[in-house]
Amino acid sequence: MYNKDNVFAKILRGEIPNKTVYSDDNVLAFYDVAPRARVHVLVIPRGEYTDIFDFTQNAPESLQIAFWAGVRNTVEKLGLRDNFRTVANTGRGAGQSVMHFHVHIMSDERFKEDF
Ligand code: DGP
Repeated sequence: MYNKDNVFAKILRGEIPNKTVYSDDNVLAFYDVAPRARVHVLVIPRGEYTDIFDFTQNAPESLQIAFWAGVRNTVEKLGLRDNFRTVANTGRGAGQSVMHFHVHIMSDERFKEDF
């Protein structure tokens, strides 16, 4: 069940400030307040979806397409085409703390040496 009082809903309503990287009618991308990588940005859809399951099941196709285009545009704007990760924590068990669907975009020099 989506809770309209979550922090990302407040950010979308302009009640909490954010450092915007990319914005359009469907998507907002902004810097994470507690970065865990050299570059750490969150991308969220402008819609009420709790997680990736809710989003992919219930969001209109047009919004799903627009969301991934927003991720792409954000990555391009950050100049990370060749060195970034996306993460979508899903559920409390996986550490999801904000129940508004979001994708983390993270980039760090050391990623090149992992895996
Ligand atoms: P997750 O653990 O996947 O739910 O990630 C939520 C992220 O949201 C976490 O990395 C910290 C970030 N965050 C929480 N509150 C705020 C906020 O008010 N502003 C911004 N920019 N980021 C926030």
